[in-house]
Amino acid sequence: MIHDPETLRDRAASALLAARARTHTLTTCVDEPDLTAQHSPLMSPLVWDLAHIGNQEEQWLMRAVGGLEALRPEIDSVYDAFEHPRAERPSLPLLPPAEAHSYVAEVRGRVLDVLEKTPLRGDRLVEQAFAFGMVAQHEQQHDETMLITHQLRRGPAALTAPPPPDTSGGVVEAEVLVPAGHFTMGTSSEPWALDNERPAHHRLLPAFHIDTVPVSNAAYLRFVEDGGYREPRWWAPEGWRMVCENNLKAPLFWRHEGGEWLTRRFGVTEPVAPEEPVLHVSWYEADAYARWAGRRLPSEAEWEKAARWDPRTGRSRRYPWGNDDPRPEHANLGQRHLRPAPVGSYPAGRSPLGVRQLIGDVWEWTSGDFLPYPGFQAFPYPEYSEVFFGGAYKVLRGGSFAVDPVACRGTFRNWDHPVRRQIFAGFRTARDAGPEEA
Ligand code: AVJ
Ligand code: FE
Repeated sequence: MIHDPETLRDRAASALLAARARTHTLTTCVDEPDLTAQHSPLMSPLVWDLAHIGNQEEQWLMRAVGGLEALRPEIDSVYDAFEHPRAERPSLPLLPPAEAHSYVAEVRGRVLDVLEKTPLRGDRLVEQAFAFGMVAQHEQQHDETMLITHQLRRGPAALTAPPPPDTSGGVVEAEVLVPAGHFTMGTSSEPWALDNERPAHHRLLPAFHIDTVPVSNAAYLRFVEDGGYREPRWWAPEGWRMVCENNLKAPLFWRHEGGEWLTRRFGVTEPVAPEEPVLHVSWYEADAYARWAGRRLPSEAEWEKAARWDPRTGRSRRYPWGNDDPRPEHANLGQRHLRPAPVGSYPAGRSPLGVRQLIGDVWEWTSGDFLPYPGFQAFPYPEYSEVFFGGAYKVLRGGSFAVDPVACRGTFRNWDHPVRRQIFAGFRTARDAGPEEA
C-alpha cells in the first residue's frame, strides 16, 4: 500500500485528469441536441451524466474533503440519482450543455486546489486519498455509461478508434482445472478498492473447470441457430418470460438479413464477427446458453480464484498477470478500442493457470447475487453499495473495453439487473470437476 503523500497526490491528480479528458471527448463529439436528447429510456441524457459528475465531485471533494462552501447547492437534487430514475431525467431543469461544461470545470479548479492543500497524512490519510480515487473512478464509470448511450444512439458514428490487435492463438485447452482449496477473496490493502470489495477473507471452493476464453459469437450463434430462443427448457422462468414478452431472438443489436447476422456498433452496421466474445447479452441469456451447453456460469468466487490465485504461492494477486498496474499488452481497457478483441487475445494478461481475457474486453456475468462480504462496512455512505445488496442484482466481473484501469482490479465488482443487455457484457462458462479430478 502507498503511504507517500506526494505519490498519492500525483496519482490522484493524473487519475482526475485522465477521467476529464475522456468525459470531454464523450460530451463534445456530438451536437447539442444529441447531448440533451434521451437516446433510450434506460439511459440519462448525456448532459445529465456530465453535470452529475461535477455535482458528485462538488459534494465529495470540494465540500466534504475541502470544507469549501457549496457552489451550486440548488442543483444537488436534480443530479441525485436516487431521487430521479433515468427515464424522468430529460424532464428535469438540467443545466444546458455550455453551463454544464463550465460548472464541471469550475468544480475541478477548486478541487485541484483542495488536492494541493490537503496534507494527506495522519489518521485521515487513507480516507482523504480514497475520496479522490473514488471520484476519479466515479467519473470513469459514468464515462462507460455515456459510451453505452453513444452505442444506443441512432445516427452516424461520432466516435472512432482503431480495432484491437489480434493476438489470439496458442490457446490449446478449451478450459482449465482450478484445484480445490482455500483462496483469499476481496482485499483489505488495495488503496482505491470500494467498500463492496472489502475485506479480504478466505473461501474454500471445490475443484472446478472454467473456460480459457470468453464465449465467442460463433459459439453463441450455435445456440441461436439450434433454436435456443424458442426452447423454454434452457431458460430460468423469468428469463423465458423476458424472451416471450420482448420476442427476443438474438443478442441486442443483432439482426438477421439476407442470410447473414449483422450488428450495429457506434453507428456502423457490420457482420457479427465469429471470433469476438459475444456482447450485449443479459444474465438470463448467459444462463440459458450455459444450460444448453451442459455447463453453468461460474460463481463470483470461482471467477476471482481463476483470476487471482497463484498456485505457486497460494496467494491472491491484484490482477491475472500479477501485481503490476495494467499495461496495453495485458488487457483491452480504457476505450482505446471500441470493441472486444478476438477470444484468445492478450496472452500477456493470462492468469497463472492460463485463463485469458479475464480483465478487459467484456464484463462477465457470474451466477451470484450482489451481496456483502463477511465484515462489510459501508464506506463512505450506504448509497454506494449497501442499498443494492439483496436479490435484485447479479454481479459482473473483469471489466469491458470501456473500463478505465483506475476502475478495474481482480477484486472489482459491478452489478446490474439480470435483464439488462445494453451494458458491455458477455460471459464465460464453468462446470464442477469430477471426483477423480478433485
Ligand atoms: C457500479 C456501474 C452499477 O452506474 O449505477 C455510478 C456506478 N455509482 N454512480 C452505476 C455508480 C454511482 C454504478 N455501477
Ligand atoms: Fe453516479
